[in-house]
Amino acid sequence: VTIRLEERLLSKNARIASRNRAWFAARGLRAINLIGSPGAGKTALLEASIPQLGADAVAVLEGDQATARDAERIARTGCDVIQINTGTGCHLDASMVEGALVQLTCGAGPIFIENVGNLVCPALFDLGEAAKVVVLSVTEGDDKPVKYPHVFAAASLLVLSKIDLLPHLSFDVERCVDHARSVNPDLEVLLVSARRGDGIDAWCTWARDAASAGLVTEGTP
Ligand SMILES: Nc1nc2c(ncn2[C@@H]2O[C@H](COP(=O)(O)OP(=O)(O)OP(=O)(O)O)[C@@H](O)[C@H]2O)c(=O)[nH]1
Ligand SMILES: [Mg+2]
Repeated sequence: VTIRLEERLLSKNARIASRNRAWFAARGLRAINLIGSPGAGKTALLEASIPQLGADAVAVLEGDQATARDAERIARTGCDVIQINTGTGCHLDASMVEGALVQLTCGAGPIFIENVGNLVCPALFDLGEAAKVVVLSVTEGDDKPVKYPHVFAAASLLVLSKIDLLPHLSFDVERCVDHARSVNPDLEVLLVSARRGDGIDAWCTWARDAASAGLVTEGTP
């Protein structure tokens, strides 16, 4: 019974996600779904890159259980942002995104969807994005890709964040990338520090390409 209910839930979600994808496509837009643990540095990555991408081009949907704190941070960059609060929910689903799209104004994109801080549940829910990006900070440990494989399997890109902290940690970047590619051989990897600015140029280039090229991951893994 549990499995059938989950299947029904996910197939309903997939239908709405297809509608979202069509909504984006009709406007020449593509969305990027940012997934990572609480505090991985998702909002900091956006704050560091929006000035370079152009606040007029970009729009952000912010998913959090509670508060508009991240939306307030993003609004300070000058770009359009909509906060979605999930209450007890641990992930965004396609209908929440669909509800927010009607309020959205943006330029050429990309549209970023910052998911609720969680390395597990968001991996299952297609929102209609062109690509999923997993943000993993170096303080979380280099074994996370094998312990939480689903999100790494579903993602197109791994952003390894907070690399300015590497000198203080025993995090092995090569081991982490090997673990991630054992789960997903095609996974691209970028090393960034939102604080120092390392890798932000490369991330902006990746995001622009993903927002304009054929990088569409259909459905759930
Ligand atoms: N040293 C360092 N700290 C960072 C960096 N990026 C983010 N942080 C810090 O990490 C903490 C969490 O950053 P956020 O950007 O709020 O993380 P988040 O993933 O958006 O968090 P949630 O939305 O709550 O899931 C903050 O205290 C940031 O200042 C970085 O590149 N280097
Ligand atoms: Mg955030």
